[in-house]
Amino acid sequence: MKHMNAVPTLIDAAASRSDPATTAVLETRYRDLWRIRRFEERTMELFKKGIVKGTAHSCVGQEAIAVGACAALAPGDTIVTHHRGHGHCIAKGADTTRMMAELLGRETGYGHGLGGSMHIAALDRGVLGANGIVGAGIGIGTGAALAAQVLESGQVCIAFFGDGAANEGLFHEAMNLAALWRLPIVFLCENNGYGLSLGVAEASAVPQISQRAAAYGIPGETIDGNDVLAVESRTAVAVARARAGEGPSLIEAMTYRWGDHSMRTNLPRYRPEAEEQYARTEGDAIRRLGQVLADRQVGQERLAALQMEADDEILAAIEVAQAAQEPAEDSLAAAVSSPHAGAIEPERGERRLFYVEAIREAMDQELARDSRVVLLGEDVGKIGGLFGCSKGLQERHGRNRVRDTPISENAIINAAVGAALTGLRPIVELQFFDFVTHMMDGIVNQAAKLRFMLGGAVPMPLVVRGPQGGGIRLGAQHSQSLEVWFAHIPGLVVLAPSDPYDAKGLLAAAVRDDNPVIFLEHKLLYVNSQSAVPEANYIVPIGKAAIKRSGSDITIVATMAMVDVALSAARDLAAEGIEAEVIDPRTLRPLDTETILASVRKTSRCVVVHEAWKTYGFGAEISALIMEEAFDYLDAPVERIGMRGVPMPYNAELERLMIPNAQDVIAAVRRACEGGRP
Ligand SMILES: Cc1ncc(C[n+]2csc(CCOP(=O)(O)OP(=O)(O)O)c2C)c(N)n1
Ligand SMILES: [Mg+2]
Repeated sequence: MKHMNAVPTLIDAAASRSDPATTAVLETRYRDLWRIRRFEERTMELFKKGIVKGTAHSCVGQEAIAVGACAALAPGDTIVTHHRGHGHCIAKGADTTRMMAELLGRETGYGHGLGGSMHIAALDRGVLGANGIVGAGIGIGTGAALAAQVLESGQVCIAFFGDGAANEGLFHEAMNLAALWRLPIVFLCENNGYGLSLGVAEASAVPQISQRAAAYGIPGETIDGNDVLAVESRTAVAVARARAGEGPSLIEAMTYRWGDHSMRTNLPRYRPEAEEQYARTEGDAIRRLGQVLADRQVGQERLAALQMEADDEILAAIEVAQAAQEPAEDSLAAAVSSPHAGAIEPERGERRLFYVEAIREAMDQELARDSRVVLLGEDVGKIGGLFGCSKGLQERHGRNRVRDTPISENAIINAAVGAALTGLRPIVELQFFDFVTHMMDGIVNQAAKLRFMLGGAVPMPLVVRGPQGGGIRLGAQHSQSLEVWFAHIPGLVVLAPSDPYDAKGLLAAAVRDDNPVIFLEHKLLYVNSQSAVPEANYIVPIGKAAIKRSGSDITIVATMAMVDVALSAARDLAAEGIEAEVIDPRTLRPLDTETILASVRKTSRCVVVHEAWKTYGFGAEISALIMEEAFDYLDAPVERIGMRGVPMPYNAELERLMIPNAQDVIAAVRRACEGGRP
């Protein structure tokens, strides 16, 4: 290829060339190249007519990588692809009719019309999904490889990504993680010379992406991505290495996209015309394989017939897809979340545990109960976590399932997503919830979206848990209460237990749930008090609030550490003759609105208290809910208590001032009881 520099080849060259393919096999490859090209060309036509909407990213010019790489895989192996992913899906066996139906937004599409071009997955063919987030597949593929390793399935994953994606932090984190754990994955970079308009030389400090493999101690090489046979044979070497347990490889396949970045873009020229011309003529993978076949005496007629077969398939796919139904509106809600398990609640018994012990026991029992459960996180293994939540779990369940991870939150969460997609049920521990900023894409764009975008049939069983909140003078980056970030997002479950009993039962529910669960612990609660916790495993149902104290004069809705604060205030208020009902929602999403509304309809007054900032907080949500659903029952405005709008200060006295206390609750209750309507 024209823009390909020589780089050291780290993969054993002698083993690289498989037996010369038979002519029949070459003909299959030739037809597959055409199937992809025709799919893309027809998609472009449909886009121009306004029939394919949104956008799509044509892979014309890059077909050889898809065909060659997927030919090196076994049917049970997996791939993760990206925005320019139609070719990979086709090469891995996805049904072109269902793919086309998805592009047309039809019910029969792979995502039932909810995902679109950038989110096609065919799980039955090992296609774990394309992605609209550049680089995400690198981490998701790492997770699929982790699942293959833990479950000993023998599967190998190829993660396809572009040269632009190689500059995402996730590339480096995932490469290191996969190398460290010797995961069965091939990182296959499709270097088409540009990330949107920016040339590789303007985006990468080293000329070839493959050079970066050396930094992670894995083989890396640059190959001609427009030679389908070279791609197949070189990928086969990397796949064999992965399958043998020797770990990942990085292959950089040089190629060129013929068209613009996407069908929608209409950019000013940013590539030299000669370069484009070369790619479309001498560089063309189809022309090159056609020449190989011609050298083997395959005539032009036969080549034309293979091309025609591809064309016929795609035309038929369009016809069937166009005749299919549009998705119905009622498919929307069902696609967002999987149903939750019901309660299993034995007698509470006499035994008392601290919150941290309850968390540990839930994880211990779930790890013992289900071999698909794994625990991943920083320092969770050898030392049992910074707060001791996983103490002893690595000894009991082994290093394979309780894994100390490098400090790579982005890779950990994306790997958890990939692992959840392929059979594991990961629990991810965040050392402090503040660090979730490094996980936001994995949580919000991947975990929360995949079920929906893939049409509602995909389980995403993963738990992200860890401590939040203030009270131990750790300052502004280790003390935040961030629950509303997650409670805002459809597709996530958000749990926030306030006592040991709920902590154990809700964590068991979280691990068994098929949705991504954000499980918030409060570091002040870990060892502040004990409560009765059954030894048997049990489930506190997701979406059910707890009435922690009954009362008839006012409802106090409190979360996490504020539940104890509210209960203490309620005891003092009782002395004044005010009986407060204290409700702990426990689940912030889905919220048990009925329990809250029933209480407010009874008491006619409500105070909401949480540690998180008041502005745009959970209290605003509850207040609005009551206004919408129970306004006529109110005798006073709903009061909200939360932290004032400053980051958590380090100074002990100032920190104490920031966090709502019982006096704040009492004052608000008095205001609500004294004021209001006659
Ligand atoms: C995280 C993220 N940043 C930016 C974008 C917008 N975007 C979509 S594709 C693309 C270029 C990606 O380049 P590359 O990885 O080389 O893939 P190519 O398009 O060349 O196939 C950009 C900037 C995005 N979708 N996600
Ligand atoms: Mg690119």
